[in-house]
Amino acid sequence: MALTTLARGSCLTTLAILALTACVAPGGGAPERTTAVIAGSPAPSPTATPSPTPSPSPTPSPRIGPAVVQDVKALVSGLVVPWAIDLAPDGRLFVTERPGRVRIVRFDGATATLQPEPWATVPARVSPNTERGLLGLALDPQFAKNGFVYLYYSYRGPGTSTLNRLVRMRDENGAGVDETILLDDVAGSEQHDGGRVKFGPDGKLYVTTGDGEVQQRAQDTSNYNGKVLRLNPDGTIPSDNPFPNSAIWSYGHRNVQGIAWQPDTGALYETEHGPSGIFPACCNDEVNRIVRGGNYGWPIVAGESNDTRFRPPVVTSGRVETWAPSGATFLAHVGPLRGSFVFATLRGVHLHRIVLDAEGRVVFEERLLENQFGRLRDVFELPSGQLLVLTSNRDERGRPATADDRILLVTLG
Ligand SMILES: [Ca+2]
Repeated sequence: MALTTLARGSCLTTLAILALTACVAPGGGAPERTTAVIAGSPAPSPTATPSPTPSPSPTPSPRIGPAVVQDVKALVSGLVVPWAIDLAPDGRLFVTERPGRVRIVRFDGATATLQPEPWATVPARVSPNTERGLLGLALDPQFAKNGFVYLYYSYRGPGTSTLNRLVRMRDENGAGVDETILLDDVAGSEQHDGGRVKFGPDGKLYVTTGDGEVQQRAQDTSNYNGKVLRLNPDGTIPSDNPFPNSAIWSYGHRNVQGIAWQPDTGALYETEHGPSGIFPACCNDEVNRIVRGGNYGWPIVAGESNDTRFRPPVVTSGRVETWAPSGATFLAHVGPLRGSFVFATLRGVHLHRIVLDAEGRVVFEERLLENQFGRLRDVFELPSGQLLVLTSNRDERGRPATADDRILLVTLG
């Protein structure tokens, strides 16, 4: 797998791992799993104890038990509904704010400074107590060369309609220029606008959508609502997608706001908002393992079902409780938590961690940071293994603290 095709977070982490591996390679040893490596820090000493058998990649060793929250600090305060975050190779953090701003945080690994002027603004359609606006953001794996940044946002369409689009901008002298539309006219609404954008390990650009409050669209493969989409970085359709001339990668989704790839297998997982009806038609937020061309059931089934036409979820919130899951990541940093799937929850006001076995079954589940920082929108793993967690308390559904919204720097052990 080419390094240049990896998602940003995985890429940096992998580079760090490779740096360590290269460092100990003369001795033929595998990297010590307990060694923390921060990109840009001096190379670790080559005195790591060699193991008898060279290992081409770290063995996944997720702890089947609780993670320890060692430290949480507010890295940035005063944001307005930050939705997505990514790290540039030069240390800049790019953060979307739902009202339509892309903000820059200069981050040296310990302290952070929020730049007052936005990197870019887009004409996002926002209104109180809705979910639309500027949502996803991803940096190109070749950002250092091409400066490309991908954004997904809702805007005002004809009449009273809302539409969503994917655009690409380019970093020039520290600002975004040359907005280019890559995908347009995805039906939107006040709710269920999906919006996560990430590069996969295959170098393709993945975009998640919601049903736009018209449930039947999710089963209809002639539109892009209620789908996981897969595009070439230039917006064209990959020739190996499951439906000819279609960006659809999977369908039957209600509202997908989180995607991530398992660092060892490359398997794609997503988080999905379930319905908010009355028992038993309630809740059922889902985590799904996404396969090419898979149908995940919405709106015919939600949560667990015996209907073999649809792919079953990996885990759900059940019929009583709502997580409202959003941004997700797999922990890829070498250590006992590697391979854990972690996602931010809004209504659930916690960070959810699950551990999967080799067959993809959940063998451990826990809540971190519960009721401490309010609604959580996204989680991003830094090369150090620390997490950046975005709060979403100024979205008219939370109770913001004075410092909200915040970017938290979370250290797990
Ligand atoms: Ca489902």
